Amino acid sequence: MRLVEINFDGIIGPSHNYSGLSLGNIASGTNKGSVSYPRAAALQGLDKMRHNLRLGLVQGLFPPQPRPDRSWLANLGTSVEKVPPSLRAAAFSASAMWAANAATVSPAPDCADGLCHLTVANLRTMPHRSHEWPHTLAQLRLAFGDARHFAVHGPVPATFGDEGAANHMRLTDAHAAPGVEIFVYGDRGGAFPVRQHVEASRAVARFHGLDPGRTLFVAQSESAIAAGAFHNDVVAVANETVLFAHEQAFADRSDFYAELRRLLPAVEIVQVPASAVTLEEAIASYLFNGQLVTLPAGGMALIIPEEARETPSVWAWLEALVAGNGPIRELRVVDVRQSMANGGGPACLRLRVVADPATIDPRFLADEAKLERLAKVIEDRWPERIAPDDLLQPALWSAMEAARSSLLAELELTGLL
Ligand code: SUG
Repeated sequence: MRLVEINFDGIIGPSHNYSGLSLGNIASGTNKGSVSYPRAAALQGLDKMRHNLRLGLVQGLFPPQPRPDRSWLANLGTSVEKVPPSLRAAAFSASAMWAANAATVSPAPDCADGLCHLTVANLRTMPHRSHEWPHTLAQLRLAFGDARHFAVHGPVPATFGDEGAANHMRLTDAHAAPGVEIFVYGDRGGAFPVRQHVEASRAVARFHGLDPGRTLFVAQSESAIAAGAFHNDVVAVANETVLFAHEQAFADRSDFYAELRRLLPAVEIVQVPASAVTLEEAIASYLFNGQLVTLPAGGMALIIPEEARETPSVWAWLEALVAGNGPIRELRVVDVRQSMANGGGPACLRLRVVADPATIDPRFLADEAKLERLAKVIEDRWPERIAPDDLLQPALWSAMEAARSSLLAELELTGLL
Protein backbone atom coordinates (compact mmCIF):
# COMPACT_ATOMS: atom_id res chain seq x y z
CA MET A 1 0.00 0.00 0.00
CA ARG A 2 1.33 3.37 -1.05
CA LEU A 3 -0.74 6.00 0.76
CA VAL A 4 -0.47 9.33 -1.04
CA GLU A 5 -2.54 12.45 -1.30
CA ILE A 6 -4.59 12.59 -4.49
CA ASN A 7 -6.46 15.74 -5.50
CA PHE A 8 -9.64 15.06 -7.47
CA ASP A 9 -10.64 18.19 -9.35
CA GLY A 10 -14.16 18.78 -10.61
CA ILE A 11 -14.12 19.49 -14.35
CA ILE A 12 -16.02 22.73 -14.90
CA GLY A 13 -19.20 21.87 -16.77
CA PRO A 14 -20.57 23.45 -19.95
CA SER A 15 -23.37 25.22 -18.04
CA HIS A 16 -21.02 27.34 -15.89
CA ASN A 17 -22.83 30.65 -15.35
CA TYR A 18 -23.19 33.55 -12.94
CA SER A 19 -26.67 33.52 -11.42
CA GLY A 20 -25.83 34.86 -7.97
CA LEU A 21 -27.32 31.84 -6.24
CA SER A 22 -25.22 31.67 -3.09
CA LEU A 23 -26.26 34.08 -0.36
CA GLY A 24 -23.24 34.69 1.87
CA ASN A 25 -20.77 34.06 -0.96
CA ILE A 26 -19.62 37.58 -1.83
CA ALA A 27 -18.22 36.77 -5.29
CA SER A 28 -21.40 34.94 -6.31
CA GLY A 29 -23.52 37.96 -5.33
CA THR A 30 -21.19 40.51 -6.91
CA ASN A 31 -21.00 38.75 -10.26
CA LYS A 32 -24.69 37.93 -10.58
CA GLY A 33 -25.78 38.50 -14.17
CA SER A 34 -22.25 38.67 -15.62
CA VAL A 35 -21.44 36.81 -18.81
CA SER A 36 -19.61 33.55 -18.10
CA TYR A 37 -17.04 31.78 -20.26
CA PRO A 38 -17.50 28.02 -19.70
CA ARG A 39 -14.84 26.97 -22.22
CA ALA A 40 -12.20 29.24 -20.70
CA ALA A 41 -13.34 28.18 -17.22
CA ALA A 42 -12.89 24.47 -17.93
CA LEU A 43 -9.53 25.04 -19.61
CA GLN A 44 -8.35 27.04 -16.58
CA GLY A 45 -9.33 24.06 -14.43
CA LEU A 46 -7.40 21.66 -16.67
CA ASP A 47 -4.38 23.96 -16.56
CA LYS A 48 -4.43 23.83 -12.77
CA MET A 49 -4.47 20.02 -12.91
CA ARG A 50 -1.58 20.04 -15.38
CA HIS A 51 0.33 22.46 -13.15
CA ASN A 52 -0.10 20.13 -10.19
CA LEU A 53 0.88 17.04 -12.17
CA ARG A 54 4.07 18.84 -13.16
CA LEU A 55 4.83 19.46 -9.49
CA GLY A 56 4.88 15.67 -9.17
CA LEU A 57 1.49 15.41 -7.44
CA VAL A 58 -1.07 12.68 -8.12
CA GLN A 59 -4.16 14.08 -9.81
CA GLY A 60 -7.70 12.77 -10.16
CA LEU A 61 -10.84 14.18 -11.75
CA PHE A 62 -14.63 14.12 -11.55
CA PRO A 63 -16.65 14.73 -14.72
CA PRO A 64 -19.44 17.33 -14.71
CA GLN A 65 -23.00 16.41 -13.76
CA PRO A 66 -25.96 16.42 -16.18
CA ARG A 67 -27.24 19.98 -16.58
CA PRO A 68 -29.95 21.09 -16.90
CA ASP A 69 -30.83 18.58 -14.19
CA ARG A 70 -33.93 17.11 -15.78
CA SER A 71 -34.50 14.48 -13.09
CA TRP A 72 -34.43 17.08 -10.31
CA LEU A 73 -36.94 19.21 -12.21
CA ALA A 74 -39.15 16.15 -12.73
CA ASN A 75 -39.02 15.48 -8.97
CA LEU A 76 -40.30 19.03 -8.53
CA GLY A 77 -43.17 18.39 -10.93
CA THR A 78 -41.76 20.48 -13.74
CA SER A 79 -39.41 20.28 -16.72
CA VAL A 80 -36.75 22.36 -18.39
CA GLU A 81 -39.37 23.57 -20.87
CA LYS A 82 -41.78 24.74 -18.17
CA VAL A 83 -39.52 25.52 -15.23
CA PRO A 84 -40.48 28.70 -13.35
CA PRO A 85 -37.81 31.43 -13.19
CA SER A 86 -37.32 30.80 -9.46
CA LEU A 87 -35.88 27.34 -10.18
CA ARG A 88 -34.32 27.73 -13.60
CA ALA A 89 -30.82 28.84 -12.67
CA ALA A 90 -30.63 26.23 -9.92
CA ALA A 91 -31.27 23.48 -12.48
CA PHE A 92 -28.38 24.72 -14.62
CA SER A 93 -25.73 25.41 -11.98
CA ALA A 94 -22.33 23.85 -12.65
CA SER A 95 -21.61 24.01 -8.91
CA ALA A 96 -20.49 20.37 -8.71
CA MET A 97 -17.15 21.68 -10.05
CA TRP A 98 -16.30 22.57 -6.43
CA ALA A 99 -15.27 19.08 -5.46
CA ALA A 100 -14.25 20.16 -1.94
CA ASN A 101 -18.00 20.06 -1.28
CA ALA A 102 -18.52 16.60 -2.79
CA ALA A 103 -17.77 14.57 0.32
CA THR A 104 -15.87 14.31 3.59
CA VAL A 105 -12.98 11.88 3.41
CA SER A 106 -11.26 10.06 6.27
CA PRO A 107 -8.13 8.17 5.25
CA ALA A 108 -7.88 4.50 6.25
CA PRO A 109 -5.46 4.93 9.20
CA ASP A 110 -8.03 7.15 10.97
CA CYS A 111 -10.94 4.72 10.67
CA ALA A 112 -11.70 1.83 13.04
CA ASP A 113 -12.15 -0.71 10.22
CA GLY A 114 -9.00 0.30 8.33
CA LEU A 115 -10.96 1.41 5.23
CA CYS A 116 -10.90 4.89 3.71
CA HIS A 117 -14.38 6.34 4.35
CA LEU A 118 -16.19 8.91 2.21
CA THR A 119 -19.57 10.50 3.04
CA VAL A 120 -21.27 12.38 0.23
CA ALA A 121 -22.29 15.91 1.31
CA ASN A 122 -26.02 16.70 1.30
CA LEU A 123 -25.45 20.41 0.47
CA ARG A 124 -29.00 21.04 1.63
CA THR A 125 -28.68 24.76 2.43
CA MET A 126 -28.56 26.08 -1.15
CA PRO A 127 -31.24 24.77 -3.53
CA HIS A 128 -28.86 24.83 -6.52
CA ARG A 129 -26.42 22.58 -4.68
CA SER A 130 -28.97 20.33 -2.95
CA HIS A 131 -29.41 18.18 -6.07
CA GLU A 132 -25.72 17.39 -6.53
CA TRP A 133 -25.46 14.53 -4.08
CA PRO A 134 -27.23 11.65 -5.91
CA HIS A 135 -24.95 12.04 -8.89
CA THR A 136 -21.89 12.66 -6.74
CA LEU A 137 -22.67 9.49 -4.82
CA ALA A 138 -22.84 7.52 -8.08
CA GLN A 139 -19.41 8.90 -9.06
CA LEU A 140 -17.89 8.09 -5.68
CA ARG A 141 -19.29 4.55 -5.83
CA LEU A 142 -17.60 4.04 -9.19
CA ALA A 143 -14.29 5.75 -8.47
CA PHE A 144 -13.93 4.23 -5.00
CA GLY A 145 -15.81 1.02 -5.69
CA ASP A 146 -13.17 -1.36 -4.33
CA ALA A 147 -14.76 -2.47 -1.05
CA ARG A 148 -11.44 -3.88 0.16
CA HIS A 149 -10.21 -0.32 0.52
CA PHE A 150 -13.14 2.11 0.58
CA ALA A 151 -16.51 2.60 2.26
CA VAL A 152 -18.78 5.16 0.60
CA HIS A 153 -21.72 6.52 2.62
CA GLY A 154 -24.93 8.20 1.56
CA PRO A 155 -25.71 11.68 2.88
CA VAL A 156 -26.50 12.76 6.42
CA PRO A 157 -30.30 13.31 6.62
CA ALA A 158 -31.04 16.68 5.10
CA THR A 159 -32.25 18.31 8.32
CA PHE A 160 -28.58 18.91 9.10
CA GLY A 161 -26.54 20.77 6.50
CA ASP A 162 -23.29 19.11 5.45
CA GLU A 163 -20.91 20.71 2.92
CA GLY A 164 -18.15 18.11 2.97
CA ALA A 165 -14.39 18.50 3.00
CA ALA A 166 -14.55 22.29 2.79
CA ASN A 167 -15.37 22.16 6.51
CA HIS A 168 -12.95 19.40 7.47
CA MET A 169 -9.19 19.30 8.02
CA ARG A 170 -6.81 16.47 8.81
CA LEU A 171 -3.44 16.93 10.44
CA THR A 172 -0.88 14.18 10.81
CA ASP A 173 2.84 13.67 11.10
CA ALA A 174 2.70 10.61 8.80
CA HIS A 175 0.00 9.69 6.28
CA ALA A 176 0.11 6.07 7.40
CA ALA A 177 -0.46 6.95 11.07
CA PRO A 178 -3.80 8.01 12.58
CA GLY A 179 -4.33 11.73 12.10
CA VAL A 180 -6.29 14.35 13.99
CA GLU A 181 -9.54 15.13 12.19
CA ILE A 182 -11.10 18.54 12.66
CA PHE A 183 -14.72 19.25 11.76
CA VAL A 184 -15.53 22.95 11.53
CA TYR A 185 -19.19 23.93 11.88
CA GLY A 186 -21.17 27.14 12.09
CA ASP A 187 -23.37 28.39 14.91
CA ARG A 188 -24.29 31.84 13.68
CA GLY A 189 -23.39 33.75 10.54
CA GLY A 190 -24.74 37.24 11.07
CA ALA A 191 -26.88 38.04 8.02
CA PHE A 192 -25.69 34.95 6.20
CA PRO A 193 -26.77 31.30 6.45
CA VAL A 194 -24.73 28.75 8.33
CA ARG A 195 -24.07 25.84 6.01
CA GLN A 196 -22.40 23.22 8.22
CA HIS A 197 -24.39 21.87 11.16
CA VAL A 198 -22.49 20.33 14.05
CA GLU A 199 -24.87 17.33 14.10
CA ALA A 200 -23.97 16.58 10.49
CA SER A 201 -20.26 16.68 11.35
CA ARG A 202 -20.82 14.37 14.33
CA ALA A 203 -22.76 11.92 12.17
CA VAL A 204 -19.96 11.84 9.58
CA ALA A 205 -17.40 11.14 12.31
CA ARG A 206 -19.57 8.24 13.52
CA PHE A 207 -20.07 6.84 10.00
CA HIS A 208 -16.29 6.85 9.53
CA GLY A 209 -15.54 5.14 12.85
CA LEU A 210 -13.16 7.89 13.96
CA ASP A 211 -11.49 7.78 17.35
CA PRO A 212 -13.38 10.35 19.48
CA GLY A 213 -10.11 11.08 21.27
CA ARG A 214 -8.54 12.31 18.02
CA THR A 215 -11.53 14.15 16.57
CA LEU A 216 -12.25 17.81 17.22
CA PHE A 217 -15.43 19.78 16.52
CA VAL A 218 -14.59 23.46 16.20
CA ALA A 219 -16.97 26.37 15.66
CA GLN A 220 -16.29 28.90 12.92
CA SER A 221 -16.37 32.47 14.13
CA GLU A 222 -19.57 34.35 13.44
CA SER A 223 -17.57 37.29 12.12
CA ALA A 224 -15.87 35.07 9.51
CA ILE A 225 -19.21 33.75 8.18
CA ALA A 226 -20.70 37.25 8.30
CA ALA A 227 -17.74 38.58 6.27
CA GLY A 228 -18.29 35.91 3.57
CA ALA A 229 -16.44 32.81 4.79
CA PHE A 230 -19.32 30.51 3.88
CA HIS A 231 -16.98 27.51 4.24
CA ASN A 232 -14.02 27.03 6.58
CA ASP A 233 -11.68 26.55 3.60
CA VAL A 234 -12.10 30.25 2.79
CA VAL A 235 -10.21 31.13 6.00
CA ALA A 236 -8.10 28.05 6.86
CA VAL A 237 -6.28 25.14 5.25
CA ALA A 238 -4.23 22.28 6.70
CA ASN A 239 -1.63 19.89 5.38
CA GLU A 240 0.29 17.26 7.36
CA THR A 241 1.59 19.12 10.44
CA VAL A 242 0.71 22.64 9.27
CA LEU A 243 -2.43 24.62 9.96
CA PHE A 244 -2.56 27.89 8.00
CA ALA A 245 -5.43 30.08 9.22
CA HIS A 246 -6.70 33.59 9.63
CA GLU A 247 -6.70 34.91 13.18
CA GLN A 248 -10.50 35.32 13.07
CA ALA A 249 -11.35 31.96 11.49
CA PHE A 250 -12.50 30.18 14.65
CA ALA A 251 -14.88 31.12 17.47
CA ASP A 252 -12.45 30.07 20.19
CA ARG A 253 -9.01 29.70 18.75
CA SER A 254 -7.06 29.40 21.98
CA ASP A 255 -8.97 26.32 23.14
CA PHE A 256 -8.78 24.79 19.68
CA TYR A 257 -5.04 25.42 19.30
CA ALA A 258 -4.34 24.04 22.78
CA GLU A 259 -6.24 20.83 22.01
CA LEU A 260 -4.50 20.48 18.69
CA ARG A 261 -1.06 20.94 20.26
CA ARG A 262 -1.90 18.31 22.86
CA LEU A 263 -3.00 15.79 20.21
CA LEU A 264 -0.27 16.58 17.70
CA PRO A 265 2.78 18.09 19.40
CA ALA A 266 4.51 18.49 16.01
CA VAL A 267 1.78 20.86 14.74
CA GLU A 268 2.91 24.20 13.30
CA ILE A 269 0.19 26.85 13.38
CA VAL A 270 0.77 29.62 10.86
CA GLN A 271 -1.69 32.33 11.74
CA VAL A 272 -2.28 35.47 9.70
CA PRO A 273 -3.15 38.40 11.98
CA ALA A 274 -6.09 40.64 11.11
CA SER A 275 -3.71 43.59 11.44
CA ALA A 276 -1.81 42.31 8.39
CA VAL A 277 -4.70 40.92 6.32
CA THR A 278 -8.31 41.76 7.14
CA LEU A 279 -11.03 39.14 6.85
CA GLU A 280 -12.40 41.08 3.87
CA GLU A 281 -9.02 40.97 2.10
CA ALA A 282 -8.64 37.28 2.91
CA ILE A 283 -12.08 36.54 1.47
CA ALA A 284 -11.60 38.64 -1.67
CA SER A 285 -8.14 37.21 -2.39
CA TYR A 286 -8.71 33.59 -1.26
CA LEU A 287 -5.17 33.17 0.08
CA PHE A 288 -6.45 30.47 2.45
CA ASN A 289 -8.23 28.71 -0.37
CA GLY A 290 -4.85 27.61 -1.60
CA GLN A 291 -3.81 24.04 -2.01
CA LEU A 292 -1.18 23.54 0.65
CA VAL A 293 0.82 20.61 -0.70
CA THR A 294 3.95 18.69 0.19
CA LEU A 295 6.28 18.57 -2.78
CA PRO A 296 7.85 15.19 -3.65
CA ALA A 297 11.30 16.67 -2.99
CA GLY A 298 10.16 17.90 0.44
CA GLY A 299 8.92 21.28 1.65
CA MET A 300 5.46 22.70 1.17
CA ALA A 301 4.05 24.90 -1.57
CA LEU A 302 0.91 27.01 -1.42
CA ILE A 303 -0.99 27.06 -4.70
CA ILE A 304 -3.01 30.26 -4.72
CA PRO A 305 -5.15 32.20 -7.19
CA GLU A 306 -3.99 35.26 -9.15
CA GLU A 307 -6.30 37.35 -6.98
CA ALA A 308 -3.99 36.72 -3.99
CA ARG A 309 -1.02 38.14 -5.88
CA GLU A 310 -3.09 41.16 -6.84
CA THR A 311 -4.00 42.04 -3.24
CA PRO A 312 -1.01 44.04 -1.94
CA SER A 313 -1.39 43.28 1.79
CA VAL A 314 -1.84 39.57 1.07
CA TRP A 315 1.08 39.29 -1.31
CA ALA A 316 3.41 41.19 1.03
CA TRP A 317 2.48 38.87 3.88
CA LEU A 318 2.94 35.74 1.76
CA GLU A 319 6.30 36.87 0.42
CA ALA A 320 7.53 37.45 3.94
CA LEU A 321 6.18 34.04 4.94
CA VAL A 322 8.11 32.10 2.30
CA ALA A 323 11.25 34.16 2.89
CA GLY A 324 11.21 33.04 6.54
CA ASN A 325 12.22 29.71 7.90
CA GLY A 326 8.75 28.24 8.20
CA PRO A 327 7.27 25.13 6.63
CA ILE A 328 5.70 26.90 3.63
CA ARG A 329 8.55 27.49 1.19
CA GLU A 330 7.03 28.24 -2.16
CA LEU A 331 4.12 30.18 -3.68
CA ARG A 332 2.60 28.94 -6.94
CA VAL A 333 0.04 31.18 -8.62
CA VAL A 334 -2.72 29.74 -10.83
CA ASP A 335 -5.43 31.39 -12.92
CA VAL A 336 -8.88 30.09 -11.99
CA ARG A 337 -10.64 33.43 -12.46
CA GLN A 338 -13.84 32.00 -13.93
CA SER A 339 -14.36 29.81 -10.86
CA MET A 340 -13.19 32.55 -8.50
CA ALA A 341 -15.92 34.84 -9.79
CA ASN A 342 -18.41 32.37 -8.29
CA GLY A 343 -16.47 32.08 -5.03
CA GLY A 344 -14.47 28.95 -5.86
CA GLY A 345 -10.68 29.03 -5.52
CA PRO A 346 -8.00 26.40 -6.16
CA ALA A 347 -8.87 24.42 -3.02
CA CYS A 348 -12.63 24.51 -3.68
CA LEU A 349 -12.05 22.80 -7.00
CA ARG A 350 -10.47 19.72 -5.44
CA LEU A 351 -11.33 16.85 -3.12
CA ARG A 352 -8.34 15.38 -1.30
CA VAL A 353 -8.21 11.63 -0.84
CA VAL A 354 -5.31 9.91 0.88
CA ALA A 355 -5.16 6.43 -0.66
CA ASP A 356 -3.16 4.12 -2.88
CA PRO A 357 -3.80 5.27 -6.49
CA ALA A 358 -3.75 1.61 -7.58
CA THR A 359 -6.99 1.03 -5.63
CA ILE A 360 -8.94 3.73 -7.54
CA ASP A 361 -10.81 3.31 -10.83
CA PRO A 362 -8.20 4.60 -13.33
CA ARG A 363 -10.86 6.43 -15.35
CA PHE A 364 -10.89 8.98 -12.54
CA LEU A 365 -7.13 9.51 -12.55
CA ALA A 366 -5.40 12.08 -14.76
CA ASP A 367 -2.18 12.20 -16.70
CA GLU A 368 -0.96 14.74 -19.23
CA ALA A 369 -2.14 12.75 -22.24
CA LYS A 370 -5.66 12.40 -20.85
CA LEU A 371 -5.83 16.10 -19.99
CA GLU A 372 -4.75 16.88 -23.54
CA ARG A 373 -7.62 14.80 -24.93
CA LEU A 374 -10.12 16.37 -22.55
CA ALA A 375 -8.91 19.86 -23.50
CA LYS A 376 -9.65 19.03 -27.13
CA VAL A 377 -13.25 18.01 -26.30
CA ILE A 378 -13.71 21.18 -24.25
CA GLU A 379 -12.28 23.40 -26.99
CA ASP A 380 -14.62 21.79 -29.52
CA ARG A 381 -17.80 21.41 -27.48
CA TRP A 382 -18.02 23.76 -24.47
CA PRO A 383 -20.04 26.96 -25.03
CA GLU A 384 -17.80 29.96 -25.38
CA ARG A 385 -20.02 32.32 -23.38
CA ILE A 386 -23.31 32.29 -21.49
CA ALA A 387 -25.30 35.43 -20.74
CA PRO A 388 -28.11 35.03 -18.17
CA ASP A 389 -30.93 34.97 -20.75
CA ASP A 390 -29.17 32.30 -22.79
CA LEU A 391 -30.40 29.73 -20.24
CA LEU A 392 -33.82 30.08 -21.92
CA GLN A 393 -32.58 28.71 -25.25
CA PRO A 394 -33.32 25.05 -26.05
CA ALA A 395 -30.38 24.99 -28.46
CA LEU A 396 -28.06 25.76 -25.58
CA TRP A 397 -29.55 22.97 -23.45
CA SER A 398 -28.82 20.38 -26.08
CA ALA A 399 -25.37 21.81 -26.72
CA MET A 400 -24.57 21.44 -23.01
CA GLU A 401 -25.84 17.88 -22.92
CA ALA A 402 -23.97 16.89 -26.06
CA ALA A 403 -20.77 18.47 -24.73
CA ARG A 404 -20.96 16.46 -21.53
CA SER A 405 -21.67 13.23 -23.45
CA SER A 406 -18.54 13.76 -25.56
CA LEU A 407 -16.46 14.19 -22.44
CA LEU A 408 -17.92 11.05 -20.84
CA ALA A 409 -17.12 9.13 -24.03
CA GLU A 410 -13.52 10.34 -23.87
CA LEU A 411 -13.35 9.13 -20.26
CA GLU A 412 -14.95 5.77 -21.16
CA LEU A 413 -17.77 6.51 -18.75
CA THR A 414 -20.67 6.56 -21.21
CA GLY A 415 -23.79 5.01 -19.72
CA LEU A 416 -22.21 4.74 -16.28
CA LEU A 417 -22.87 8.29 -15.09
O1 SUG B 1 -21.32 26.87 -2.71
N1 SUG B 1 -20.62 28.96 -5.41
C1 SUG B 1 -20.18 27.92 -4.52
C2 SUG B 1 -18.72 28.05 -4.24
C3 SUG B 1 -18.19 26.86 -3.49
C4 SUG B 1 -16.79 27.04 -3.06
N2 SUG B 1 -16.33 25.89 -2.41
C5 SUG B 1 -15.53 25.86 -1.32
N3 SUG B 1 -15.35 26.92 -0.58
N4 SUG B 1 -15.04 24.75 -0.94
C6 SUG B 1 -20.99 27.94 -3.22
O2 SUG B 1 -21.27 29.03 -2.73
C7 SUG B 1 -22.19 30.09 -6.88
C8 SUG B 1 -23.17 29.72 -7.98
C9 SUG B 1 -23.97 30.89 -8.47
O3 SUG B 1 -24.08 31.87 -7.77
O4 SUG B 1 -24.54 30.75 -9.57
C10 SUG B 1 -21.81 28.93 -6.00
O5 SUG B 1 -22.59 28.01 -5.83
